[in-house]
Amino acid sequence: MTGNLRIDLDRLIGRLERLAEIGAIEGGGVCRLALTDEDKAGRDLVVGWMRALGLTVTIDAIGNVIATRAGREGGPPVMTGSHIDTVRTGGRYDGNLGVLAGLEVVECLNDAGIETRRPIAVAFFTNEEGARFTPDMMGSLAYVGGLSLDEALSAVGIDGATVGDSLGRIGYAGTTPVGRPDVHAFVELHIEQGPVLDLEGITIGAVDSVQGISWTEYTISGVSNHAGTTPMRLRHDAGYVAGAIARFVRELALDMGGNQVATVGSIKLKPDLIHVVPNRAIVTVDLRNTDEALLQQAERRMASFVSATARAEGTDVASRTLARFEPVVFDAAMVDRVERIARGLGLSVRRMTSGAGHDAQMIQRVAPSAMIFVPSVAGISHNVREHTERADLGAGANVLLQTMLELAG
Ligand code: HGY
Ligand code: MN
Ligand code: MN
Repeated sequence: MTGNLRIDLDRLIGRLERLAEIGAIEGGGVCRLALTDEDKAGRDLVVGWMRALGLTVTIDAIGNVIATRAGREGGPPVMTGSHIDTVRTGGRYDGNLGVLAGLEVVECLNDAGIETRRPIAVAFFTNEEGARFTPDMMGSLAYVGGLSLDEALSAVGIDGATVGDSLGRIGYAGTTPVGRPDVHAFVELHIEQGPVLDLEGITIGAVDSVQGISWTEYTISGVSNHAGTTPMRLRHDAGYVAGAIARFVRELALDMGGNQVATVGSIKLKPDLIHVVPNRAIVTVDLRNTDEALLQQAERRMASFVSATARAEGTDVASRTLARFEPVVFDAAMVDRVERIARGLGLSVRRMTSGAGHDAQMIQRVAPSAMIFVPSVAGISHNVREHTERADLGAGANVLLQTMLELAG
């Protein structure tokens, strides 16, 4: 009987559209940076929906929200969820789809009067994006005990605020301790954010792994000077070193080939004036690879290039690791389950790795986890043009529904 249960796609899309109104930006995207007023408004809306669905809502000390539906038996819940914080130029599906599809699963079970054996939980984790505060996946990392509460609360954002102050300011500093995960199994529905499924015309990704992530911030200190009067040989130009780093990461990724990717996403120059040689540059580098040894090789080559270039320019450099996660492999039986259920629903499916980081990679540390991907049109994400077709949203949510039903018994 439950095998024929299907989600209500209009209801799911209605919630996605309603949530996307919060922090809406030009072009149909969303900006809800973690722990801002927009994030609070999004949290309040989703918590309201959780309570209206009869879920018991707990908020932990880092602001993770976990809403639980009782089962016939107690014990750890079958959990789904993701995040509702976004990057500054976010789309409406990244993270939000996983949380709202979880609520749709609950509403389906409520409508059908189904009581599962195990409890079911729907979660959203604090600061998955890492756009304002680093590291990314901060909330789920703290949830599984991979980051102490103190470390998380003391993280300083790109705007100078701390996580602790911001969490208190928006009223989401909960009482439930972090580091005591309570999960039977975890499944996260998420858009692929890359081009693979869309290019291959495949509806479902059964995600078996997540690539490694390395985020580094370099602070280069030189000498500010007059752009017109200073001979080139006397310059100590932090801006030049920053530009050299941006070029090097592209050359490094192309030279390494394979799955290596490298990005300079932010360069801040001081004093940031047309006619002053910059004396300060803050540069971020995002390196990723599916292979840990190759990722370490990329890090070593990056570090030696930066120190040699800074030295040659007579500048100083300091580096800070903002995030560092090794590649993660999801539980094989869970991945099999996602693949089997997708096929059982008559959907095309393929196994694949995730290029982006996700909360599921943290929960895999404590419970068997897996992810369900749906296509991103043209592979666009972290961009207001992020889009997933209606039928694919429904397909992913139905795979989630059936996977949760099977796990919850
Ligand atoms: O960085 C990531 O992959 C994710 O969007 N936080
Ligand atoms: Mn995401
Ligand atoms: Mn993202």
